[in-house]
Amino acid sequence: MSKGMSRRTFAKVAGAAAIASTVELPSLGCNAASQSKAQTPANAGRDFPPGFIWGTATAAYQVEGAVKEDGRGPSIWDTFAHTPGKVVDNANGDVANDHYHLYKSDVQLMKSLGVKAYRFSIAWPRVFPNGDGSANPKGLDFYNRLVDELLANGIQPFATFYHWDLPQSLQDRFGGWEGRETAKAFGDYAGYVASRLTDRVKHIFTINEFGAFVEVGYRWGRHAPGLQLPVGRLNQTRHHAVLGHGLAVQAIRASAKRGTKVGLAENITIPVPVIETPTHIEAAERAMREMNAQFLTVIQEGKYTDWYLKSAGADAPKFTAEELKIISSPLDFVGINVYTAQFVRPDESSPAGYANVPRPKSFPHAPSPWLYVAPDALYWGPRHVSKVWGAKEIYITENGCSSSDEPASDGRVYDTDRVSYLRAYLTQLRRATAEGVPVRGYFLWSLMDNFEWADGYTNRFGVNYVDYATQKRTPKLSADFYHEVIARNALA
Ligand code: GBH
Repeated sequence: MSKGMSRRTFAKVAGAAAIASTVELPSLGCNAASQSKAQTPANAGRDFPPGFIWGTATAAYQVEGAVKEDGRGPSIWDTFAHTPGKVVDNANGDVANDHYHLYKSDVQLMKSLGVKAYRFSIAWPRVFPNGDGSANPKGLDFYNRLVDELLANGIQPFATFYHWDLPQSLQDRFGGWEGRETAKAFGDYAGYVASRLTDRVKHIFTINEFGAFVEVGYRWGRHAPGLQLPVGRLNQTRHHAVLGHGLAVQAIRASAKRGTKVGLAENITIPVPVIETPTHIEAAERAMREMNAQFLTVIQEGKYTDWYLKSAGADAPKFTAEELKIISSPLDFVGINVYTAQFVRPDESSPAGYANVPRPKSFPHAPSPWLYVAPDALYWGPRHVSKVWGAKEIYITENGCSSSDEPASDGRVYDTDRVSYLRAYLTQLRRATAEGVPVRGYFLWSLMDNFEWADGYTNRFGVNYVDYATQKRTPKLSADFYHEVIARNALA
């Protein structure tokens, strides 16, 4: 019970909430009319700031299909997925959710969910089939049609310019992100797209998850392009990825219409203090800078941390002061993808001042083995970004989870585990917004089940179930939950 609330008031409010929820609980249809008012007692202490942007997200290769249509060139993911043994069941994104053709009905799906914004990604090889050289206007037209359809339905488009589908030609000619040429080509592509879409698209994310596509693609080899580079070359690849981001920010600023906002979407490693004491919190803040040294830290600070450079030694990336300036071009907002956390504690004996706390074997996770359930990440993630770097505008660009998602005999998916996950995480996000952390919006991953990279179609993240044989989308119980959260602008 919170301080300053008498037992009697508490009982009253709790009672009202209970009654309100019996009255308001929607039927299981996705479109169940919500009766919520802006500030019913049920929302007390559970509401988000007015105008909070509730959205949902997908990425091109995961949903579009139509890989050979309208002049699209091949990407490293086409190559990787068509290499036997790389993806579970040897699945690929040739058809995926056929969103390229079904985008209009998918926009209706978003509308019935009630989202105010949609975060999608643009397939670079649709726009520049070879990555550089001449553009393919037919490829960009798809995004023109999608953006128009979204706006006609009152949904704001938020576009990601790189969600891992690198044109294969850049991999062949320059070693992909290992080559500085790819960073340059990315800047040029970003400027081109910005000049054509920003009359309608007001929010751009340059790159999705440096910390994933570089590490998993070039270090572990489990994602495209499937390489396991030695550490020196890996550090250079990391450097070119953030350089590509910086060049893109500059190109977008140079060619976009006024009022366009630019940021990125990074899956920062989120250090969570085990105990919320000032010393643990300080240790977590130090950890935040070090754990993200090669990506968000250098982007925010314009320099690599001393500890990173020192520990990399001769394998440190080669860079110039001019490049650091480009990399740290000022951003309008910071987007973070939040799934899991790393617990830390103070450790004076370590040069960085913190130590990772190992995870016990029993730590619960979603069906995706990496997805340890740690709701606190959605409080500490944005809080660190605002406290450590003073970010003025933050978006949660992804959050969600996989679930076994087996349809019941009535055809619906009762994903109470996902509802529980989302509610727990959103409760922590609400704690952050209530404390004034400037989070402006939240994008649930994902609108619908889709091609989950190396897991193929075996791990489902959607709030809409996809039957891939028929392309039928069916709202899960979590879609009803999210619909109600949006309608109330509050936890539900
Ligand atoms: C996000 O990555 C992606 O942006 C999105 O495309 C994806 O669908 C979504 O999450 C759900 O996964 O194979 O053991 O090396 C989240 C961060 C980075 C987590 C890559 C999984 C691969 C683990 N991901 N990582 S492993």
